[in-house]
Amino acid sequence: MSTTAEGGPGLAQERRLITEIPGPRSRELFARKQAAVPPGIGTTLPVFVTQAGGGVVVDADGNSLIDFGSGIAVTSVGNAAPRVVDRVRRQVGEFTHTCFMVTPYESYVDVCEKLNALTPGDHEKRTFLVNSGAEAVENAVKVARSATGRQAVVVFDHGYHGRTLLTMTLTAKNMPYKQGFGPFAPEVYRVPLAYPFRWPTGPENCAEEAAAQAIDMISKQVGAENVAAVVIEPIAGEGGFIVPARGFLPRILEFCKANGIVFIADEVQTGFARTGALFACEDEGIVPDIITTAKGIAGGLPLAAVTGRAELLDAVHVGGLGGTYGGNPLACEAALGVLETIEADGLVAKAARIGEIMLPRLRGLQERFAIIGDVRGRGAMTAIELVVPGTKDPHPTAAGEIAKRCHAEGLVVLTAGTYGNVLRFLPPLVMPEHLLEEGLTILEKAVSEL
Ligand code: PLZ
Repeated sequence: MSTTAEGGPGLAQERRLITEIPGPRSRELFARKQAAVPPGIGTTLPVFVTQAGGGVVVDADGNSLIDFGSGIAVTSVGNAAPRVVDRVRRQVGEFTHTCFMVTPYESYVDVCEKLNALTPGDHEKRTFLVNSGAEAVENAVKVARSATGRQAVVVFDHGYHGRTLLTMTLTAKNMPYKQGFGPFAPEVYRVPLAYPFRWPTGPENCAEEAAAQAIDMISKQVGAENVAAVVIEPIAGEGGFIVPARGFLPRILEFCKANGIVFIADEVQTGFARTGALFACEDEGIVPDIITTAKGIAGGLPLAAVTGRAELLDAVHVGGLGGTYGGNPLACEAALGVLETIEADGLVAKAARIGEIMLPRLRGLQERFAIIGDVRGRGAMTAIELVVPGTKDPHPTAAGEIAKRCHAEGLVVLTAGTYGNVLRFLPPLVMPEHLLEEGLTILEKAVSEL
């Protein structure tokens, strides 16, 4: 493929290092960033991007990097995907904003109808649109409280749900998300997650014991009748791509059903084909009462959604939900372009295929290097957890060092995990296989050199 002036999928699908990473132009821009932007806004890899598409990100020095991050699971259809670009271009010349609550427009309704049809469960549903994942989760809790007349919210160890006051309270990890930002929102309770690799009595007992502990804590410490909602990621994202032991999610869902608790699946990171299913809940046949989505929904334009049982969402009084920009017309067009692309390009199957390529190579690496304690994930959402060899002690410096070496070689990788010792891989689902293989080779080299 030839390089175009516009980025997008026309970009040469190759890794190309012209300068050291970051190069002189990026370093210059980074110095300006440090003077103008507070350090609270961190930087994983200080290359400044000028174009991106397919499986690559091109920087201001002309380097072309392989992208194993997708802007944190956002550009699943690729950057500047043609159907997204065409729709947004058309829309930006028609009108850019009216506020859906003032004078509505069709594309918002199109997106909601599609989400009602595509999310798990064939019950009657409603959807409304907001701007970010955190805003979606926060609104899902508002809906659950309003519909149940209850206040308590139950979340899990290693959970991540956002950075607003309520959602950072729902988030498990203190540093960097919560440190110094208290006091936190009341009526939030945290229970164990079925984390197979770290379950004290071993992975085979994990689902049953974790569910029993969680349910016991909810019943004894909170009282099930006080719980409005349980909020859970079907795969814990920022917490380290923890796939709950099989059976855990169904057991929690069953408990919610028996006690009139709204089960909210936070699919902000796992949604829209990422895990080799349109939604990660599908893997164990989980039908959530409410599902929150964002990130992969709109190819990078800010959009998020709350989708759920009609009787729950309809319980909120007229005018009780909304926001100025929620479901902005450009973002809605982008979402429609994303859904068309997922279907037309078979991206659910492509995500599954990415997992079939990556997981065996990562497991092969684990066999060779005791520093890799666990390999896990589904589809195009995979990770390795680094430990001090011969133990399960988290090894965050190794994760940081491997990430640094990958970055220097032109591979964008991200870290994650409660202990900061997880390397996670989130390639765009449209990534050509030769780049996927090349990225894995860079990773293998970085691990072996450590
Ligand atoms: N729920 C499951 O993964 C966002 C966080 C990046 P927003 N994860 C990336 C960072 O460090 O801020 C996320 C998520 C899950 C909610 C959110 C929040 O989504 O769009 O970032 O608000």
